[in-house]
Amino acid sequence: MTPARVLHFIDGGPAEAASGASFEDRDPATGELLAHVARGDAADVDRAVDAGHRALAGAWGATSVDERAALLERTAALLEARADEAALLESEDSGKPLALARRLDIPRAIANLRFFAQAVRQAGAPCHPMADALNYTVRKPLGVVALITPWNLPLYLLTWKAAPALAMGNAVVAKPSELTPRTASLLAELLTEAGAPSGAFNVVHGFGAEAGEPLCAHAGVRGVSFTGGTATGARVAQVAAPGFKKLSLELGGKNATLVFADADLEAAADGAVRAAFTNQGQICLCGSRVLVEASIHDRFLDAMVARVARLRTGDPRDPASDLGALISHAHRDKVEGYLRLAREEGGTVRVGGGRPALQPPLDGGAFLEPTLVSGLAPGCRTATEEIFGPVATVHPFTDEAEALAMANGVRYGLSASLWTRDLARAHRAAARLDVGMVWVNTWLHRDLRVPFGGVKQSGVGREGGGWSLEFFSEAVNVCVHLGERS
Ligand code: TXE
Repeated sequence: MTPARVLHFIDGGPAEAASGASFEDRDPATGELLAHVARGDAADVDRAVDAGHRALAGAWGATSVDERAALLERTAALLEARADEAALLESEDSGKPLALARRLDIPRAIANLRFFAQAVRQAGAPCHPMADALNYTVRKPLGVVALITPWNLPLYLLTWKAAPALAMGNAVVAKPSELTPRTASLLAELLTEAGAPSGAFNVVHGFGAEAGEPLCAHAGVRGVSFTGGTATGARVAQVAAPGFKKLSLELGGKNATLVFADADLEAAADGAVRAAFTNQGQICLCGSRVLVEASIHDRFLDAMVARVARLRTGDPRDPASDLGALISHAHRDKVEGYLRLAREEGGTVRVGGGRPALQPPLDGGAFLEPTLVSGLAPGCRTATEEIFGPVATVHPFTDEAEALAMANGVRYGLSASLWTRDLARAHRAAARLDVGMVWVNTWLHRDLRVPFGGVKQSGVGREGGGWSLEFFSEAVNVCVHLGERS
């Protein structure tokens, strides 16, 4: 296959990098060169932000809520018509199973576009009447907003931010991950085909330090929505804060799956395996620490091991593959470093731990078997640092208090999944977990209306439903005096 050329998308059309530079996009499963991608820098960011401001001053700024909602709906329909192509781009860029991209990534991207079209149509605004005056609140777009997205769920997360940002009338400059650039360009193309005015949605490709940072720092950007690693999030906050920009940070996690002895253990074992290994364990919500009541620990661990041993790691294009490649060789090196650390810290690899033997062209791919480690102290590095790969640790606890202390004993606080048949315990524990999201007897069961986000080092702010519409707008109160002297 001849590598594609992926350009920025600025002011309604594809644009070369001002510097003329490009970088390579490769398939981590095969090493195949997929595309030469425009390598953005501050000059490209300037052009994109300027285009956004022109759009706001012109046709885009004059659109109604209904027109913007209809634009998102048309874009959703266009994406649906090209869903297979989008899923393939996502699978090739990231190494994830094509079946997963078809089942999860692309349908969710379509759902995001449709959901926020509906949400904005139905959004009202508060009114606070006084005896002699009427207050009403209007929501105005922030202006030009920066959307910085990661590689694990590229189009899913970009649409999660772009749909509400556009619905509220902002102009967008998106900086997708350099590892998964192609579906962002596809989205720009589809929005334009659906009728988005020039400059409403721009994409600048490139690396974090060269393109992401100038975008976060740009004086013309009024809001930054970032999803990515915690260390990067701290840098984004540092760069954006002096400009008093609105900031939403969705960062890492080290989420616990808590399994009590009274749970439906078959369902819990299925759930714990799904939570640990979906998307090769590269979802911020993945349950990478499985905390199991001591009385059932050994039995439950065996049940998980049996399930994990049945998972197939291999060709992302093969519908029988449960896991594909990790995002890159560098990332696999990091994950394998944690497997070495786990052994040094006294852990036992119960299943997995190696690279699968695959035939060319997959033999050099960034594959790693799904791995369960037991026997580690719950406070050790392997059990408390974000690995973001197909590795989960399993630990026993003696009672609810210890389970909660272990679950809360990390610097992250994104989500938890809790398995029990005891209703009172479910509510009690949910209230005591220091996280932004708790699932009871399920995992990653999503309703797009609910708040999404973390506490502690998992982030700041909430997105989802009305929270997203609120983030991507400024509330302005208008107080109208009713004519009586006050
Ligand atoms: O993400 P980065 P990386 C975690 C996971 C992973 C680690 C690092 O633990 O191992 O983060 O992954 C852009 N200014 N998550 O390095 O760097 C970057 O170009 C502005 C969790 O791939 O955080 C990309 O577009 N932007 C996570 C985006 O930030 C910068 C998903 C995310 O990249 C920048 C991914 C800078 N200085 C990784 N530096 C989740 N929460 O889902 C980088 N970027």
